[in-house]
Amino acid sequence: MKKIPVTCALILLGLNFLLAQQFAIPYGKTDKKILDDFMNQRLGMFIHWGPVTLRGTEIGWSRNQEVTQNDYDSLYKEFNPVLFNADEWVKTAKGGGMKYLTITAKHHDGFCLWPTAFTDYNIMNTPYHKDIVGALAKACKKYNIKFCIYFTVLDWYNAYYPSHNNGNKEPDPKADMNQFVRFMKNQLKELVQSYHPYMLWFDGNWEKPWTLSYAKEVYAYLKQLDPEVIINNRLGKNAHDMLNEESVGDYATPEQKIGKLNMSYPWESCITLCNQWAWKPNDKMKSLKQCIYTLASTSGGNGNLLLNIGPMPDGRMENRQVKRLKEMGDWLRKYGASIYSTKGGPFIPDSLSASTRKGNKIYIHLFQKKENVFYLPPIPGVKIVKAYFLNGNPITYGQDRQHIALNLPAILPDENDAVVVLEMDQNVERLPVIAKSE
Ligand code: H79
Repeated sequence: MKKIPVTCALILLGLNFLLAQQFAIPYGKTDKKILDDFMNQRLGMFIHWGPVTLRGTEIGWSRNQEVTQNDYDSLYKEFNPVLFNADEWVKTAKGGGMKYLTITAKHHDGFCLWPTAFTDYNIMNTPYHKDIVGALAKACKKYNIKFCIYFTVLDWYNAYYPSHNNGNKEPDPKADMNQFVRFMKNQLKELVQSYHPYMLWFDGNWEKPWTLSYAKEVYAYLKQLDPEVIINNRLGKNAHDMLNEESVGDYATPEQKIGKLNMSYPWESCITLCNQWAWKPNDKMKSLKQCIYTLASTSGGNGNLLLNIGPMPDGRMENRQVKRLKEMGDWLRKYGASIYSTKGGPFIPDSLSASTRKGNKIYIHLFQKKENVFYLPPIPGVKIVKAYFLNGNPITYGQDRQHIALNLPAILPDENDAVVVLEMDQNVERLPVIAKSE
């Protein structure tokens, strides 16, 4: 038999390794360790902001709808958020238990919150005249919060983009997607090289002019600029909640809903604290219970929560919203062990409870008490050795082949989410998921 030269064998081995790596994560190229670290953070702050807040209507979508296109596109001339204080926003995020922050550097309306060299439609041409994205990047670094950037792939303002407002059916004959993608890549290079975002949150991938081929081109371009940058799945043409071989991106992004339990790929639900993404006066705000339920249920499904705040046109976040986040932070300071760095499951979450797990502990999040005994299905081959409320009293329990039974006190120790710790006789992080309705 002929001998293969050693160098040849090494090259083949290397190729095999590369191929194996690619197939291990077909949809993205970001290191698993980086994504695991991202998923350990569990809670981030989304911020939707721009000149449109002067009208109090929805960012992007109200252009050429509630606000005429002309009016919308002139708002930047009045945008002067003199009370904006990046440190305050980041401290609010931190106090709310948030570990990362994502700012809309550019939404569908095309306005840029940083001093881009590639369009005049940016913050330097407002009376405010200061770099918002830069100030937030700096403050995040100061307070040890991961800094992330939202950037949509569509741009109703840019002449190269084929559609100039929501509802434009006929592509503009003067449009040129290749030129547009060049412009987009230039802007992304600016953002990546100036602010070193931890993650890029794309949007707008459903638009017709945006193709899978552009998606792959931009993904590869970004990875070459920074191999570590995390990228959501809204470059590819697949559904937001999905991550599969056809996706381009690292994690799935269910919007305005809690994602389903999924142990096989990373995901993050983006959900607004009020109804609108951008600030609206007297917008309806979620209760503390709803917020905690949403967080515990996403964690229980093995996902992250990116909770959105819309700051006001003067640069402040609303007091009532800041207060709500502080309340969430207070809850997390008590119960954070049951959220951060946990895995979802093993029980499938529902309206009454969710479960998370770490090492040999299962955390049962009880959102309400229906009966005196709370039943769970048994976990084959695994036994409870101790049960107690997190930072609280022990609880009595029973376990047999049919079920686990937890005897609840007259009043649960936390009206929003009382967390029961079940210490098990072995590590439970890799147990298969168990449906509760048995
Ligand atoms: O940035 C936020 C949204 O503006 C953006 N994604 C999140 C993160 C988004 N773009 N498109 N969509 C969400 C889905 C489109 C929803 C719409 Fe509507 C239904 C657009 C018009 C009708 C929601 C309701 C927005 C305006 C009215």
